[in-house]
Amino acid sequence: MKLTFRWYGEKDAIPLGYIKQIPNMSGVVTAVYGTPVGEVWEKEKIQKLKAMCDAQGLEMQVIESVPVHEDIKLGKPTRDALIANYARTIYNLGEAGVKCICYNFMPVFDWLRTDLKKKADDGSTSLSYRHETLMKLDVKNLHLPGWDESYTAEEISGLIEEYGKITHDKLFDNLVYFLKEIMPACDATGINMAIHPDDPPWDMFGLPRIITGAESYDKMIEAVPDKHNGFTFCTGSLGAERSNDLPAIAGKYAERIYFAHIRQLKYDNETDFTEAGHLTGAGNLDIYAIVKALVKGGFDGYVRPDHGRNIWGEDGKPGYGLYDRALGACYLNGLFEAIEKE
Ligand code: DNO
Repeated sequence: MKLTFRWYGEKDAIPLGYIKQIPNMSGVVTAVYGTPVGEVWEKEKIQKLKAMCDAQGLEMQVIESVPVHEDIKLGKPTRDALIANYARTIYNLGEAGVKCICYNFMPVFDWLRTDLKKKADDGSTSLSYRHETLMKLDVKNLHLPGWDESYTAEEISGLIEEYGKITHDKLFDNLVYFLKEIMPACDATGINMAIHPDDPPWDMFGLPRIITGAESYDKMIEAVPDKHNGFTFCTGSLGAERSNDLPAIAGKYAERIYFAHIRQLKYDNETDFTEAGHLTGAGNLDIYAIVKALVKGGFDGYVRPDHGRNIWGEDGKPGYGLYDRALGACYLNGLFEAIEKE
């Protein structure tokens, strides 16, 4: 495995030099920010980002995310031009040595939480999700600091209306159409596409969500067998759905999992959860069994510690501070080393 760390570009409060000091850190997971969704990422911008990473001895082999335009998800006539732009971005990223692109196919909203600073008894804070609270929120005014994009209230209303006609099957067909069109760019550059599961993995505000568990993985591989069509295995997203057997999914698809986001969850009840750092002992997911299944299944991809808590007085970007993610990285180093040497 290659250990990586998410870095939000120049505006990130965490200096690349600090990331480099985390033991065994191979590189960062980042993105070109500020280019409107649907437009081509210019070579110059990509190269500038890469030069910053190079200067600190960090690789830039994983991008999270190249966002997918809503017209592609909606299957609108404008999609072909937008997909051609996406393919151009893939070529430009390939030239810069990128090997893996993380993306998602969630309509309108990316990940959803209701509390960004839930306090634990030890004084640390973390992200949490309360289904009832979310349902009462103003759907037109949702923003999260870690999202790659967000829309105005007006745009959201329009989009929700348009999605009214889109069933789960239709959304899936649109995903397959998109993937088939970009596979030639992936074959030419060697870039692996790694879809991120829906977070949490169930429908939201009447909007369909389709990457929710093992069945979705089967369907995707069957529809687009090309090896460059693969997954970002996110334990926290898939783990929110209690019926997902994470070690089983990790083991079965290990060779198609190009990127793993690893973090812990503590279930509060059937739908609600609080994020809990990374250790198995801190929550409900068996992180040890998951990593073991990945390693034994032949996983050879990128790993990053996912959302951390805010600890030691840090007031970091929710989920993306330095300290707890660095602790998570060290824990993952130990787990992988022990299991790989077994
Ligand atoms: C949240 C992240 C997601 C992820 C995108 C991938 O912390 O895991 O925002 O980056 O869904 O496209």
